[in-house]
Amino acid sequence: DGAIWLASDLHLGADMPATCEAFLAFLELAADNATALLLPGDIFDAWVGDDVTDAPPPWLADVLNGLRQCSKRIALWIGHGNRDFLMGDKLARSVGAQLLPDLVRIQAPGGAFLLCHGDELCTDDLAYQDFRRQVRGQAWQSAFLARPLAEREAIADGLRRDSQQAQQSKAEQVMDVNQLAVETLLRTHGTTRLIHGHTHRPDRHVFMLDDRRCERWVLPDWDLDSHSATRGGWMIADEDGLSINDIELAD
Ligand code: LP5
Ligand code: MN
Repeated sequence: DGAIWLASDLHLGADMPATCEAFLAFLELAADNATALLLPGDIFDAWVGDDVTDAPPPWLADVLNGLRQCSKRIALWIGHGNRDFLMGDKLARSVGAQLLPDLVRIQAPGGAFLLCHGDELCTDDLAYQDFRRQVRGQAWQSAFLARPLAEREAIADGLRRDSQQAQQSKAEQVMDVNQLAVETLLRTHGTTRLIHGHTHRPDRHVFMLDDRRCERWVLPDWDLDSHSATRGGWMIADEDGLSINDIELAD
């Protein structure tokens, strides 16, 4: 089998041109080198409904085309993050992708791993989990999607601002995954490896659980538009195991 490539937390949007461009180059690189590309969430800074693909703004048209070209060559999977959980079948079909379940077990050449966005594991962030329960509910989503596009975009902007504000008063540790939640997940699924994104703290954590060596890998977030520090990267799962690749080393 060939390599599986993974990336999350691109947070693509109109005001992220350099990140969009880097992502488009990455899609070509993935198609050249992998047999499957998995994107487990927060591909977009905000996704307010699949009808945006009816008349996409230029930046989005470019991204959708890049995804289409990629999916013609390798298997493409997109998953829900906390900002783009409204991505649906229409979008997936339009770019030739499949929707990833919120939690999935992937059989890679180097062994199995669990994959999720990661927000569900942040169980200490009670305010977020409360928010999540609401916006993931069917009733709330139908009501939201029934609103005009411009109104939805304004609500999303407001929520993004609220979120940034809320995070200022949260401890760093509260916004990380809860170790007990991680261990429960691994036990429940009888797996020793987990890959997730969301926390923007790319790393490999090794720990013992029931006498078994476990690994939790965190995908990097992308930002090539910030003036201070640019960052981004992806993971590779192949016969050698798992690894994280920094975008800076890419060309
Ligand atoms: O996104 P990020 O990484 O900065 O922060 C997340 C959590 N925040 C969120 C909110 C999103 O950023 C908002 C994006 C919305 C785009 C979707 C548009 C379509 C749906 C619209 C849905 C209404 O996920 C943040 C975490 C952080 O990760 C770390 O894990 O801390 O959580 C919060 O900031 C949530 C606040 O603590 C609580 C917000 C209360 C808002 C109350 C409204 C509830 C009812 C909504 C119904 C209108
Ligand atoms: Mn996220």
